[in-house]
Amino acid sequence: MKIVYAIVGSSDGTRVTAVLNEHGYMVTRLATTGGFLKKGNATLMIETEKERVDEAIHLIEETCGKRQKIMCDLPAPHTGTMSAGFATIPTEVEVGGATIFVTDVERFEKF
Ligand code: 2BA
Repeated sequence: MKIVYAIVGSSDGTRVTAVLNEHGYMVTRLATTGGFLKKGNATLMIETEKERVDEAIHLIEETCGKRQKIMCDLPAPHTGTMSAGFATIPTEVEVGGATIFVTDVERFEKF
């Protein structure tokens, strides 16, 4: 038996939990905070048999992998001549990604 820990962005946490549940995985989702950026993220604890670890990682990658997104609400640099200091210029940004640890479970009990 294994535990897969997956640290994903907060906004991906709900979606990937649903996808994993649909595929029969038991998931515990923890609201966590990155130590470096101090931003909220989500840590999923996924219990699974060794044979299904790769499938779980594949589902996480499919759902949360790094991808490009067009953001329309980013502040544009102030030009100095225009009074509006906030413009909506569509900008492509990279979002998503996951950090994954796989560990052995020494003992499992459920009461
Ligand atoms: P990522 O490497 O994609 O990591 C995203 C989040 O995943 C991290 O948030 C942390 O919560 C977790 N994480 C990643 N690697 C881990 C590990 N080996 N052990 C435990 N948790 C881990 P943050 O700590 O807030 O980091 C956010 C991003 O800042 C990182 O993205 C990385 O690009 C950068 N970063 C983190 N620590 C850094 C450092 N010491 N120096 C430079 N850049 C750093």
